[in-house]
Amino acid sequence: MTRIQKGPVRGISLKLQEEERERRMDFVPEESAIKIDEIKVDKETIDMLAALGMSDIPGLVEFEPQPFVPPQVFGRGQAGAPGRRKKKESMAEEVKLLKNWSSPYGLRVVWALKLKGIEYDEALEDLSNKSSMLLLYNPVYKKIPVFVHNGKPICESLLILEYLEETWKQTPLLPEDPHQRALARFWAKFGDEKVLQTMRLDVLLKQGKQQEEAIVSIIENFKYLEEELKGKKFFGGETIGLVDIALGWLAYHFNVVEDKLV
Ligand SMILES: N[C@@H](CCC(=O)N[C@@H](CS)C(=O)NCC(=O)O)C(=O)O
Repeated sequence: MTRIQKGPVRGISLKLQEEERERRMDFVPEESAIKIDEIKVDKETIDMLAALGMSDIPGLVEFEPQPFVPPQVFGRGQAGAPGRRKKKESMAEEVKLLKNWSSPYGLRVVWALKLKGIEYDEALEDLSNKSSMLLLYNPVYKKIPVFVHNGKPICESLLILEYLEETWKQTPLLPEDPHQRALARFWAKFGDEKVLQTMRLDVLLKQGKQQEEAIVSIIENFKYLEEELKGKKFFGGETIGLVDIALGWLAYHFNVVEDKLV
């Protein structure tokens, strides 16, 4: 069991791994990380909630967003650039991420925040008992991750990455060339639609013929990715970028399905 706590182990049954995952999800901390007295939202969100008849959510507080001052540009390739921003400086803004411990969608946002050196607060969600904060910020899908910047929520992990890229220019995740940018977005979308979904839903959960078909399909899709990566360190070339971050979850999840693919 000790080795499993670090991640999936090849050859250990999925049932054991599943039990360990459930054990972790059942863990109840003494003080909930999402127990907060106030949920700060901007006026636009207050108006939207009122229109939906949801303005009586407890703890709702209007938050006056501070004018956004773009941070100093620093990071890879910037000669003489200052180092990582100090916590105090960046925490003047509200930067919060709602996630859980395992979600590949949440992890990609964490990696982008770290690469860009953005300090943030984290609220860990229990997806079997979603917080009012999650329901408030993502009333449509009710899913994590949700990124909150000065009271404004942004949902959908790939869109959050785009938002981070547009708002914090340091350590660019997308190439400058428009065609290359479009290609990067294509592969990130392909990863979600043709790899992540097939792997989690079809290869793992389906059985018999349907599972066999999913395995054929995922191997085919891995080949596209391999071809795209051929001769390169990262999908975008020499530096890590959006596609690597969008597909980084593969390193964690691949072990779980590996036995089925060989
Ligand atoms: N397309 C979404 C997918 C997010 C998603 O599926 N999140 C899962 C956790 S991995 C979730 O919150 N599930 C809760 C539910 O479906 O009720 C994204 O990219 O952010």
